[in-house]
Amino acid sequence: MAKEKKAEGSQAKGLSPKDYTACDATAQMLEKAQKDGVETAFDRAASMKACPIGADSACCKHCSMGPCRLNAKDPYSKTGVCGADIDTIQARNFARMTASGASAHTDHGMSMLDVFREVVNGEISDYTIKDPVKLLDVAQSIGIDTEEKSTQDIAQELYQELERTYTQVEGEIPFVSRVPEKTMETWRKNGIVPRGSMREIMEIMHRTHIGVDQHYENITKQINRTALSDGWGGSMVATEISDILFGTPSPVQADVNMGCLKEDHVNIIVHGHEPNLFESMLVSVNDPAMVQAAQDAGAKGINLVGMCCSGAEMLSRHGVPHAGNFMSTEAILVTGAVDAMAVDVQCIKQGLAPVAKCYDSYLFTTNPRCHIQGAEHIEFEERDPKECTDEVVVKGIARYKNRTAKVEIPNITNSGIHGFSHEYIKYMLGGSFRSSYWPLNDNIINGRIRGVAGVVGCTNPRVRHDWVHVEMVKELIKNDVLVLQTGCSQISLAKAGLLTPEAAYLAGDGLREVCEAVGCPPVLGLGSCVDNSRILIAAAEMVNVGGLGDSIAELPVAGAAPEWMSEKAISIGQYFVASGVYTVFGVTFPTTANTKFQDLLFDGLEQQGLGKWGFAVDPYEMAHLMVNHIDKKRQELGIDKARERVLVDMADRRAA
Ligand code: SF4
Ligand code: MSK
Repeated sequence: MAKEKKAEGSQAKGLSPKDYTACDATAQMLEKAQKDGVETAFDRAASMKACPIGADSACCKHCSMGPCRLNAKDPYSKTGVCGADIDTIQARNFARMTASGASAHTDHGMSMLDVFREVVNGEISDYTIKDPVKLLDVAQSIGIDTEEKSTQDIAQELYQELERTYTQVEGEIPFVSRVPEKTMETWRKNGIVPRGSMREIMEIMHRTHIGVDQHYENITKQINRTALSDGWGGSMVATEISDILFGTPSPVQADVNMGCLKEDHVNIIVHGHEPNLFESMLVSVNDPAMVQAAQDAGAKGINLVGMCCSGAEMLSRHGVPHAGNFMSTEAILVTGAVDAMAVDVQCIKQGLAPVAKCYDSYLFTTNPRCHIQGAEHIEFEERDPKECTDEVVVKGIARYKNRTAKVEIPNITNSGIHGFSHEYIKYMLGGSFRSSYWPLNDNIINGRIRGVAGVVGCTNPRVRHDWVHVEMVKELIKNDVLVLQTGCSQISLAKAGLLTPEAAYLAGDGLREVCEAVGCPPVLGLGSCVDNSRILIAAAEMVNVGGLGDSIAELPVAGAAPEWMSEKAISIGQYFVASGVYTVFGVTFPTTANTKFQDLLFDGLEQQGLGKWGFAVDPYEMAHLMVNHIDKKRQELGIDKARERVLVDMADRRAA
């Protein structure tokens, strides 16, 4: 992107922590870290300028005739040694980011499916099918005949079907049965319906090898197909199977922020993504023998707290307190109160290990895919999960007993409502007898709600941590846009107090009326980053109930990841775009301005009937790009003249 559009990074030398994080607890800990001489990612981001050539995606290292770098200011002035031009180079780089992000989600989904298979086969007994109703719903949604079949038989059949999400070499993945017909037609016309994610990821890696696909438009087709195999494939399987095994979330009041730590308890943190480690940890910390051991060590008990996306899963399902998002994971160790942090996969900074060492906290890796130098590894075995989690707790208790680090816990907690699955939103809007998305569509049609935004994604030290999320979401709800959230973004907003029904006072008149009538917050938290699939399902439901067009691309909706940093975020953004959603990213965008590839992403895909990308650094500009897009869609649907406002009462709800 053009230089003037790059975020500068807010943490130039000489600024205080409050200048580079809007999270007071994180700022307090960063001040302490400075005094203690401990370095964090915020310090490294301040001292390491992002590579401008890489940021523009104007370099290639796909073979040893290079690495080759082009001139982003004059992008067509040069090619790489092989002759690859700027569009090929950018498209290949973008493709590999998408492949990596999609791999992370699909491998996570595959792990959940592995657990499910072994539960169904009786090889794993520590987990069970906790939500047989969801099992039935999911099976029926992909056309499995469930009449007069046992739960066991349905589960077996569901496993066989969902395995195709990964291994199928020809045909369409199972969950595309949930995609609105018109959206499917567009995908078929464009040749982007995913077959199986393993095939799509393999093909994208092949096509981006030197001397294979050298037309940016053709590469972009495979980018779309791979991203869709994540959103409607790997991620959706991860969400649905996790719900079946561990329960579908429904609203629960819970606390977030670092004040969830307790000085007089053994504090155990779980950080990462896959819910099975955390589920087992929940059992371990509640084991009476463990509680007794903690008390014998002088503690009042064991305090289990989540972080990042594992934390978001457990916050949603069980109301387990959540201490902070991605950019707070080093800072929390600075409290000195963390007795053990157990991690599994994704978004786990290597920098955690030296910080943990400074405060004598244990950092345990548990997944064979993720070892970290300086961390102790205790392998998590699905068939005996408690062996690992018990050991983490035992070591945490020992650390509590011998705590030497000075403890300082920020006295900040924020209460909010979490756990809005797409099923619950349906029930919340329509009640148990008329559970439907129709009341949402109706309120969009009558103009009380202007549209819906999915605001998701990471936090990033190159912008002021949490601030971009919070300001953007406030601007959206002020403009009557209902916001759905997942991942680290959800935690940013929870810390700002926006996941409470009372936050409706910050919303525009129309959205406030609806929130007050339903009793819900204007910002609904749907879970972890794989749970973005819940937003896709909600969008498909909005199309299916009618009144807002026949495809996702026609809906007055938009998406954003204002502080994104991971390749997973690129895959997520691309599957939203390919599904038909205008998606705005902040921080930086990995393309070169004034190139055909960037034009394709920011404009051409929309002309193919898909969505498109947008970019801005400023949160208010981002919000208004989204609001303008929503207004454009409202106009195209002929609903831009809002109906006369009437207060929603019970009679309206019954009539809906
Ligand atoms: Fe350079 Fe082409 Fe090799 Fe890339 S593939 S490093 S552009 S020669
Ligand atoms: S954890 S991908 S920082 S949302 Fe899912 Fe957060 Fe982004 Fe990782």
